[in-house]
Amino acid sequence: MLDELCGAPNLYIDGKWVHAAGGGTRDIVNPADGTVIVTVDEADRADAVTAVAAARAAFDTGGWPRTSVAERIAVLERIAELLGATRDELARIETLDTGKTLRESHIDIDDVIAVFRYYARLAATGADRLIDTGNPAIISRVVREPAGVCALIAPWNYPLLQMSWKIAPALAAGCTMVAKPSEVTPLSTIALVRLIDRAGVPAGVVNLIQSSGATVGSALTDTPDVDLISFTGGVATGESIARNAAAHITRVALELGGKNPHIVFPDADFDSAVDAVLTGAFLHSGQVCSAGTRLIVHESIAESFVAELARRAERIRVGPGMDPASETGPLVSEQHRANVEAYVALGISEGAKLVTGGARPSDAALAAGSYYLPTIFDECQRWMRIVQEETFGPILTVERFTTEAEAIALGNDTAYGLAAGVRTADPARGERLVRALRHGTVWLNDFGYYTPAAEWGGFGRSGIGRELGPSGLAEYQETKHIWHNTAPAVGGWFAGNN
Ligand code: TXE
Repeated sequence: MLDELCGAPNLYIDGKWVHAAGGGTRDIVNPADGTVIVTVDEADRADAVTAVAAARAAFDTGGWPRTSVAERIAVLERIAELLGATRDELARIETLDTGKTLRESHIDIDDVIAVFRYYARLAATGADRLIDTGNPAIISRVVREPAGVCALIAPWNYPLLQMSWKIAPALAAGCTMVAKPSEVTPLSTIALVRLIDRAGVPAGVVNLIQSSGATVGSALTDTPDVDLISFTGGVATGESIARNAAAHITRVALELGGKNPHIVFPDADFDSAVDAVLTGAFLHSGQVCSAGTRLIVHESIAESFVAELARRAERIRVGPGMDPASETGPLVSEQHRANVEAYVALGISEGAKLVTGGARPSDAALAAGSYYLPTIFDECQRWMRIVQEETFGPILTVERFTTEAEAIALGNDTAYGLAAGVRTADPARGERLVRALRHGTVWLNDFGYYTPAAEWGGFGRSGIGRELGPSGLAEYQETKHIWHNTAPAVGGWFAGNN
């Protein structure tokens, strides 16, 4: 599959694989060792405009928005089957491109398959409603119709998974689309679109361009030809997309990350709590929108808890994702590692106490990759930027609390609101906490898990709207009320004019 990408055109517009009109290319770099994996086409604005026009034509005059639900379900099932048949190769591509371990990539691909299957099943259930108006002559129906042309913009941390959370429901709803993966990690999305092509999705329904957001962003987001923008990425980009969308009253769905608290009460099981905090903070080197990077721990157990966390963090095996011995891989790029290093320097200057990490690994074998050690800061204060801002790296901050009210206040003391975790053996306290925390997902005595059947998204600056679950399909639908009078008669409102 990777061989297929080498030298082949890899923009997909109106059912054809084409090179970028301007001849642009981009080297895709393996963050594990800095080598070039493959060189892909780099679209420019003209390619994006052509792709949007193809999606517009396919929506306005093509068959897909009007296909039967059964046909759409069959296509989604076919895509899931093709994904299953290429699972190992897709996982390899994802690991080469992002740096994550092969084990993580396999989980991602299984989740991608699950999301296509979930939306195939959900499409079959239908959400249309008949309304009883009290008048037997009136048939009042509320029906769902495809939202239109969608711009789907995805980030680099879960490239295929996050793109699939968009493409699968958009296809199920009958939309047409232009998909733009992150320019840092486009390979698995190119591979997916090859499968979509083989699954028989009609020309123009799914279009693919890859390029930097700065080059093609306005063509996708500042145009009346796009009806819906679904974006996952950073807050600053989300703000600029929302501004562009406002100019055309385009619908937007935004998932903008988080700074997610993990609250540990003294009655929680110690070992499983340490394990969950460790995994929540350092899985995928912290490059997870729902990473639990803000530990809020009861003062009575804080010393021993942080000591055990540090001991375990130092034993995490950082290395190439392709090496089965590695437990976490590099950061996605040199540039991103520089951002993370700047945050570590900031934490130190703000007065946080560096407990462990705060450096690149000393192993010479890792020198060419963008690796960074799991890092823990203790004695953090809520006002610190290291506590408030998303670092998107392997950095855990520790704050202490005394009362339950204080724990809730700290847990809600964030501009974000994507996810939070609570650990306690007291069910009543657990219930009070999960209801009081203003986050889109709250885990009680667990962390990081999700299911395609449950909504995902955030409060506050974590975004607008929800992906996954029935709401994740509704994002791609318009609601229409059809009022049908089966016995029309003179109404008589303006009776004097007869
Ligand atoms: O994201 P960008 P970046 C956070 C994380 C990270 C920060 C910046 O904190 O450090 O964001 O990461 C496209 N119009 N998250 O700079 O730029 C871009 O090409 C249209 C959280 O990599 O937001 C890519 O496809 N599109 C997050 C996508 O937006 C534009 C996951 C995301 O890139 C654009 C990743 C524009 N003007 C980073 N500019 C999460 N929510 O999980 C860029 N893009």
